[in-house]
Amino acid sequence: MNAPTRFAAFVATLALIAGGAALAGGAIDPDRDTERPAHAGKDTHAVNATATHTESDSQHGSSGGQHPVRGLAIAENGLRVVVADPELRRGTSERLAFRIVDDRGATVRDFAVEHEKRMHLILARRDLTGFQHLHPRQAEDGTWTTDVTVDKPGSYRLFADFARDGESYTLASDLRVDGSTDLRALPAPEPTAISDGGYDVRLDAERAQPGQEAHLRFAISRNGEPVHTEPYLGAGGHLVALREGDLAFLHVHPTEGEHADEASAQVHDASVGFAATFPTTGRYRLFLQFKHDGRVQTVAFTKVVR
Ligand SMILES: [Cu+2]
Repeated sequence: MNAPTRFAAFVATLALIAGGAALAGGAIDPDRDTERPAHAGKDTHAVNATATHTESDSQHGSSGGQHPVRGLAIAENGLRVVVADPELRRGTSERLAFRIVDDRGATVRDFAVEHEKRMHLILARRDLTGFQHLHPRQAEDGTWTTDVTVDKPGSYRLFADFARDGESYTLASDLRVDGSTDLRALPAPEPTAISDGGYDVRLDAERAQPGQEAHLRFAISRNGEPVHTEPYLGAGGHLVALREGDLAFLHVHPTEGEHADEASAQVHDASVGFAATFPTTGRYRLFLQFKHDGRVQTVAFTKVVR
């Protein structure tokens, strides 16, 4: 497998940070959420990097002019992510540091709060396992740092997701974790999944077609009882979707929770809804995060778009 193909072990990330700033100013929780899928897949994972990339802005999305597919590049609109040391050791807590620099090489220090945070950091291994959603701290010089522990070796994609001057950015870079890589096949689509904390989640989704907005609704329960999620990052839930193949970061929209009254109404509903425009056919991994009993849960689904 040649390098481009290897690097193209795409993950598309539908980042869907539900919400809005309705609850900004609320809880400041250093959420650090890790998903370790229990699915023991096959050893090898031949990723067919054949996904077509129709990523024009005309691709619906109703995202207020935002590009529906992001996170494919290290630079975007003049900004670039620079990772201090992209080599990590596995199984131990490591300090991950990065900066956002402008086209003159100057470190950017001013960021807007988006979904209650000024920086969202998503990590995922190339086979769509090892998902982590972190909120780094910014140092005086503009460097963002966070402690991270990665258990499995291999190539990881890092996404720095932030807003600045009214623009949203998702800049991506690669991390290496040494050791022999044991890539897993993407799990087959299942309507239900169990979160890392033992919650049952059912995905009710209409048939998704490329370029058309699809609604995704996640019903959450525990021990057979519906669970009403608590606000997380200003909404009822947060969704990141990764496309198998190129690690694109897709734009996803919450279908409620964008206003305070809707957010509070949503808390009384035991489900969380999102709208996503899958740009191409292919397989996607959806990572839903929600909060209950003060803890953030992560659960993943495979979604096929044909
Ligand atoms: Cu975040």
